[in-house]
Amino acid sequence: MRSSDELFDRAQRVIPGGVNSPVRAYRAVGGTPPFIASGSGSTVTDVDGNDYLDYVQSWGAMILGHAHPRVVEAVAAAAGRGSSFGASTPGEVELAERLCAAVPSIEKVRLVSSGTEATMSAVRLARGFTGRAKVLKFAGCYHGHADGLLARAGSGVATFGLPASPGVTPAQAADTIVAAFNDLDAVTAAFAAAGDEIACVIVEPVAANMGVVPPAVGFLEGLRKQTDAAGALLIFDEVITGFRLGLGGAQARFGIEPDLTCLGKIIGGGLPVGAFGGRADVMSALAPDGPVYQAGTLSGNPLAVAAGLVTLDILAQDPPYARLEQLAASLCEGLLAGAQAAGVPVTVNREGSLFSVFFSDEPVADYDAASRQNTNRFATLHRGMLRRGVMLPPSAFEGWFLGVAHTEEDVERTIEVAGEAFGESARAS
Ligand code: KE4
Repeated sequence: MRSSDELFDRAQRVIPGGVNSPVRAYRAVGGTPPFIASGSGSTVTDVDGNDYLDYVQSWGAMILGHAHPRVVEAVAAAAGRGSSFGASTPGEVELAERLCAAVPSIEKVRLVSSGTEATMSAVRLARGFTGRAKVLKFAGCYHGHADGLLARAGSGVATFGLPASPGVTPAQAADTIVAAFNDLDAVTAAFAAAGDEIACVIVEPVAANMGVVPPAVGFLEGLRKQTDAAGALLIFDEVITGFRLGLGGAQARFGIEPDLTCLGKIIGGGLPVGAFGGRADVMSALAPDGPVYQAGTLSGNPLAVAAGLVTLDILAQDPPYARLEQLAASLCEGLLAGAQAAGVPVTVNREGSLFSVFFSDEPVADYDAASRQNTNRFATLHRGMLRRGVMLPPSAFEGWFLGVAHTEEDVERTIEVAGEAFGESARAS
């Protein structure tokens, strides 16, 4: 029996589903999830000694690749000075200064320990600052697991949210309005119906939790106009796109400034860091300056900040974005060609180096279209590539992540392996 099998058996006896985050259980793709013993650069190695070329990259956090020597050194040095004090430290000031300097809309920022904390806090701040209750989000956009953001669309154009999970009460979901991503008419309808009650619109400026879906031309501009006109705040959830699409994230790429920005993943270099920041007048409503409460024992944790600082410094010293985008473009081209050669209709969406493959013969511009993809074929592709040493995100509704450690040879091997695996997908239902 493989050690991953044994570990997964043990894990399921003491951890729900055997995992500390559901997608890791491989329920969408089948098989036992490999338990990872180590990672280096673009590769991870499981406890049975199998190497995989890794396109999960801790869901985008590891843009520098696994175990980057300078990150390892910085974390080890920080650990030697003590791991947490419950008091302010120099590093968190430096990281906040880096974020304010890099992200166009951020004048002030608060560090937290996850993306969920960042978005949950940003929404509470928007409600506290505006004195309004409603939040507009988009179907298929994921902002972490705070109650009010786990709301799914009802039937209709822009609908009051319904609980997307047991444990979220109808009351908690009722203040969330859900519209289709890229549907500005739905946004206009929502503001016409409840504009003076809407505290904020929260959006992934490039959606990457329904698979990757870029914003339609004019969509982000439309959100900016509608929120300005209604006195609502615009929140960009850049937990994935922040420092992924460039040093200034999606907001710099598209030239749209939100009122608040949420960050995570890359800014922690693989350790737990999230952040939310934006207009100084809005941020000044946060305790202890203002009345909106938010707090965290490990916020600004010295080890996590050390990893984040080194990561951002390396990205700023030699921005890898043009190369990453080129690598992604080559990979997407090869994947498309491989699918076509296997006679399998796919749609490949890409923005910068962020991309994903839908088993679909139609364009995918929102969650309804993403939901029509053939997830069985994706599962077959995933298993076929894993067997051949390439690890994709274990869900058809995620982005694929490249890092600076991925080489042209890695991409060529991935295209070759995918060609074989697409053949297997062609035979799936
Ligand atoms: P965390 O609380 O998981 O750090 O961040 C929540 C979050 C917020 N906003 C966006 C745009 C996100 O993508 C996420 C989390 N991303 C998923 C992967 N798509 C995390 C993976 C998981 O849940 O295990």
